[in-house]
Amino acid sequence: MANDEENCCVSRRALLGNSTKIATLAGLAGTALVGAAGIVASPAAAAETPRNKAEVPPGQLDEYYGFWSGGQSGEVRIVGLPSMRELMRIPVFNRCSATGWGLTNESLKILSEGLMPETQASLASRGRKTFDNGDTHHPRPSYTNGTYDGRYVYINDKANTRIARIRCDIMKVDKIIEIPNAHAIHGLRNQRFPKTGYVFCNSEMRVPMPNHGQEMTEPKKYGCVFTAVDGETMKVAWQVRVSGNLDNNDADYEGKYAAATCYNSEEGVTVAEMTASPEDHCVVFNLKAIEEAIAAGKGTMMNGVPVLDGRKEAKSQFTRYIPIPNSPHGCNAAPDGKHLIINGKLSPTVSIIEWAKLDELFAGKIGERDTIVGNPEIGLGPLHTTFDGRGNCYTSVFLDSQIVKWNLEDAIKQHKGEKVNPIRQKIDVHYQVGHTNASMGETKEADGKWLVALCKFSKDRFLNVGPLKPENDQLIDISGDEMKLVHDGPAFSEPHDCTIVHRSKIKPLDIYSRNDPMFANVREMAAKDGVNLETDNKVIRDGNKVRVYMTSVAPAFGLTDFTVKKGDEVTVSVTNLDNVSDLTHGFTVVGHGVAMEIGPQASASVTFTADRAGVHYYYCQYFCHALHMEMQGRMLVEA
Ligand code: CUK
Ligand code: CUA
Repeated sequence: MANDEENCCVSRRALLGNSTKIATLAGLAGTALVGAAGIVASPAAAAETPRNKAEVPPGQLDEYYGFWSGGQSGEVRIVGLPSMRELMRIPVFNRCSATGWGLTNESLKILSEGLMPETQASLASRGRKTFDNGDTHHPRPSYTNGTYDGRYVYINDKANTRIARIRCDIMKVDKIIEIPNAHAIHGLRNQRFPKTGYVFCNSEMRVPMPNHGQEMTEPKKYGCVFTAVDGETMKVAWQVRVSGNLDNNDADYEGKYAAATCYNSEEGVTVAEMTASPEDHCVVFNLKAIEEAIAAGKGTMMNGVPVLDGRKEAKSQFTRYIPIPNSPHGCNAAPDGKHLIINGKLSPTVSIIEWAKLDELFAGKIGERDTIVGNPEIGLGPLHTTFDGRGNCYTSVFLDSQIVKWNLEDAIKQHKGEKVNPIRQKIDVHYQVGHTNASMGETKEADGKWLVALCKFSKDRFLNVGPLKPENDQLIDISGDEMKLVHDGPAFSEPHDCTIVHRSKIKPLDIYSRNDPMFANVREMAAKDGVNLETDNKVIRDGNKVRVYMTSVAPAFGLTDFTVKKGDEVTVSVTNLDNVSDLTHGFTVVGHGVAMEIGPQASASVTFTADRAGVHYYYCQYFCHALHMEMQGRMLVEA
């Protein structure tokens, strides 16, 4: 695993090691000669012996990919486990200086084309194509047959009511859509069986439907929808209107049901109103009944989406409302495939729902409360629960600042009246934990090795960095009978949730395919201009539009300069011809706010107005070669 040398590509170690020498001997044509000079394979670094189970010394790799939400940073991060090192950041809803996300033509297309027409118009009136903020909460990898299949990770944006899809082969976003008729997407969860399938999205806030200025002062008339997006096409398949609001959600292991928590069944708009009732609910969705109604054309079209009425008073076959004590939060399907855990938040308990009982509930044979088979008291402020695959549950309790380990079967026995204590252990965390997640814990392959506690407050745990403090992500070893805290570290705003995926499930590429759809727009543009991206370095003028095509091979761009006129709209496309792992180039134009990443074998493009006469250098901002500093050229802008 440690040796990533491939026959097809030169490793960066070999390249950097040889190129200085070769460049000195042969001038600047360094890389062209590396192949001819022979590739020196890097010796595998000698593996050190780890000092503890969580240490991953040089020469070894982490066992798990952790997909971390970046919260209000709008991004997703990849964290290695058990080292807890941040391995990469994936820009999603944010504007990224390093990669040009939110600036390049490729990313702007993804960020803008899935927005609703009224949103596009609103942005255009402000001279914008997209938002550049987001609020990510729930990174959800795609499933096949109840376990991760390594295709995609989906993520919500609460701030601007969007969801995004990350391709796991290149770890970049390829689709973003805005969810119509909803307001702030919070809970997000994928269909597990037979596959993803649906991505279920919860609208958290209730708003007038449609929301165009009518009935604004009558909150009781506001609406809330549960949305199923087709995870393949990234189109909304259907929506169900519900009573109350929607917080978190989950799906079963059979493809029959989805469920969501509701903390505002009161349908209020102030804290006092929202917490007035001693009970809220978990709403369960009957997928078969919904699909049949949609197929029969029973949905009402709203903004191009068929919407079914699943409100309480509609008494439909689409939903049932299971009463849960005041303001539940987390919604977590156990890997046994049989149980769903609803976390109390304002109640010290969790409620255990048995999926199989939903068949009887929808058949009218039992009542809502009869679906609850356990109600153990966990601690103050239970928020989220995860699982070890050995029958134990781990619930984060916010107010007590603890992870509580408890046994599912014992909790069910206790509910039946047996004298058993389901609580196994409580461990302190530092402080006020939100989400908690165990390795593979959201799959039928939950392996019970590691658990992460995402603490909302670090308080005095780290050096004081000013009034804004980091969060604190703690790693707990759950492989034995006792939980053991082994590591913690700061995290920037604000990882709500993470998902921990065994590395065997994910197979990222080292080098782009030249056919990658990510830069199909550049290929189309070049085809129209009769340009061969792999060989041509050309400037094409089309009125006051100028298209500049250049290649890049370390350490040089294919064009040492190009000339445009002041006021031209300039599109620069760069194609990175290096076929070498880790050999990314960049393209930055000084004084123009232009910078982008070009991965090995990728093309990327950016459009800007050259409105400043003079000499403006462009340079490569990714360190790529011993002569990386010299990788530059001049844009001459004529007055
Ligand atoms: S939520 Cu933040 S602690 Cu958005 Cu999943 Cu529970
Ligand atoms: Cu190319 Cu630095």
